[in-house]
Amino acid sequence: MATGQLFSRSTQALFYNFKQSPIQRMLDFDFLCARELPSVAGIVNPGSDGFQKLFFGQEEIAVPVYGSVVAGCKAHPTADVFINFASFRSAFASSMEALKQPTIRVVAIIAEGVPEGDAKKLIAYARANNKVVIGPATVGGMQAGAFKIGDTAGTLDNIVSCKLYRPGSVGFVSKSGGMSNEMYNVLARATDGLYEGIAIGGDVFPGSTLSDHVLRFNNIPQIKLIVVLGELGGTDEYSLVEALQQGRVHKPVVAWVSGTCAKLFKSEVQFGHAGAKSGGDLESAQGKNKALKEAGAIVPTSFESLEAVIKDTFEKLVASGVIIPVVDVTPPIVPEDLNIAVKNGKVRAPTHIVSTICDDRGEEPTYAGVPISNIIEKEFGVGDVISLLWFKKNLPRYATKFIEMCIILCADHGPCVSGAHNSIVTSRAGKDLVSCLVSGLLTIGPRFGGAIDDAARYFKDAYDRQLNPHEFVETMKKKGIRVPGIGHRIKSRDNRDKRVEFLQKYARLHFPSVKYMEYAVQVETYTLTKANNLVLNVDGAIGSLFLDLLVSCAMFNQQEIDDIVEIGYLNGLFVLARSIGLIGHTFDQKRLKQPLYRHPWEDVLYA
Ligand code: Q5B
Repeated sequence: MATGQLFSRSTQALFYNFKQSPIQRMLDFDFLCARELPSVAGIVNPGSDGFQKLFFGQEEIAVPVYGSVVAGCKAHPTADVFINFASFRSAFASSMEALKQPTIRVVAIIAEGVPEGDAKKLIAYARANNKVVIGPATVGGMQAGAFKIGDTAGTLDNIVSCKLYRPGSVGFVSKSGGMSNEMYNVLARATDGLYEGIAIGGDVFPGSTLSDHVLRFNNIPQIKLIVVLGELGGTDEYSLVEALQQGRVHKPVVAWVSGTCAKLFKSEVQFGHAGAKSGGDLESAQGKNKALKEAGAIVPTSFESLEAVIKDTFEKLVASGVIIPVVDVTPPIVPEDLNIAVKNGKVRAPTHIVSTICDDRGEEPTYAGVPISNIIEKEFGVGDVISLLWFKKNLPRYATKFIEMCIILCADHGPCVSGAHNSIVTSRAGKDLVSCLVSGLLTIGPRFGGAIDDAARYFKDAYDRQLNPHEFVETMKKKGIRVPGIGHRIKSRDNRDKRVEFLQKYARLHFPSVKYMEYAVQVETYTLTKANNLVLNVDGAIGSLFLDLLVSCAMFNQQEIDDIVEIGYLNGLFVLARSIGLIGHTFDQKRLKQPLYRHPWEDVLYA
């Protein structure tokens, strides 16, 4: 692999699996480095396509999403890095597919637990085809001021404090991603900072080795000092020893192999990484540190003294003129995410929605403050739930039973009424349930089912103004307004609407007062003198009786009653009730496999 640079300020990657946080971190890093082009060219998310909104500085950008590796590569032929955030189960297949794409040069595999056999196949393919694999089990790597893989280097604060927004003079390679974060801090303190850092991952078979990267660093002119952090277990460090012995590395190498404490344990110990276990002397940290030192690496006596040794080596390189320390720059401030800032109490933001009827933030939702467990335990009915969610009151049982009666009695009135007819026609046109329901509901209005609110408004106004029925009806007639709640297509003086009778009977028995309903009956008596079908209909009965309920239960003040009538709550009862029937008609047509409805010609007057 030992050619030079893996990344540059124009490197772009395809990111496999949509993981918002690491992608956003890459884009934030780009902004910090004043990159012109976002480093994420596209996202490959099997099974989906479109785009994802992400921030590039303060602006939102649409990052394209592709359903396959091939589609992503085809759309972005210059994106040569593939960042694979697949799980260990699918990392092999997706990584191999990426390696096989001619446009992909570097594949970083983040997943831990990729089977060793699979890792070996990936390594063999990559080596044979002159490609670079970083990982598996890695956080990735970065080139300071240029390109960063996923979560490498941690938070923005860490990136800024480690000055990773601009290149320094140090090439760093380690096994551990966590320790590389730590070392970026060390390098920021002890040197002019990182040029490129790679975490090769802690598996027994890493896609690229410590020496692979050291030899590459050796060819990058901007890197003047190489720092290596190995760990106990495995023999990877010995290929570096060999390279040093063969004189293939011309730049100073400061190296430390961690895990010297393993000797303190009596038996073999497995540390965090799959490859990090104390084996024989050869694989011990002590053995590797000794070999590296003998091969010419600068090896401190302990991890604690590593920083001082790096500092000393760096200063000598500066003194000898090999390194001219980079001049610092002030990075731009990356805007903080609003939700994080709010969470940390740094900003306050006005809410955009006010809601007072249902709170779903706790263990269980509450309806107007009543937990749903109470509603179940106390065997509340639908009327009680309506009373809580619509009226924000725990109305007495006689009132909620009345609401339930309205729902039951208005649930359906046969296939010939406007709403059911529309639902039936829609269902027969092959439409889905919601479309059928909505097409039926849309017929509810001043003539059909939706006269309850107007009935309440007009009866209340006439009664409160003490108009006698004659005055009321004739005034309406003069204005050309039909009395809402009066009249029916099939019901009449001789064919009374049972629904109206049931509601009246119930209310006369249970309501403290039924003055508005009795007024409506007087209006009916008058309209019946004009025509047989001008009966008090179901809308008129509900409208007038609900006025009685609101007034006589003494749980609403005058303003609340006026608001309910003015806003128009009561048509909601018909809408809710008739939804039951409309859904039933929709299912009925589908169950009966009824064909497309076409109205007969003979039933149309072609005028
Ligand atoms: N006239 C309901 O009319 C209907 C008059 C009136 C004064 C009136 C009509 C009306 C008010 C709206 C209303 C709810 C359109 C009805 C419902 C649910 C349902 C449905 C179901 C279910 C019926 C003949 C003559 C004319 C009119 C006069 C009629 N209504 N005068 N006040 N309210 N009512 N809607 O039969 O002199 O000859 O010109 O608009 O409350 O929707 O089952 O079907 O559960 O699904 O078509 O129950 O009453 O009468 O239009 O031929 O009028 O009576 O001015 O007088 P019709 P029209 P004139 S419940």
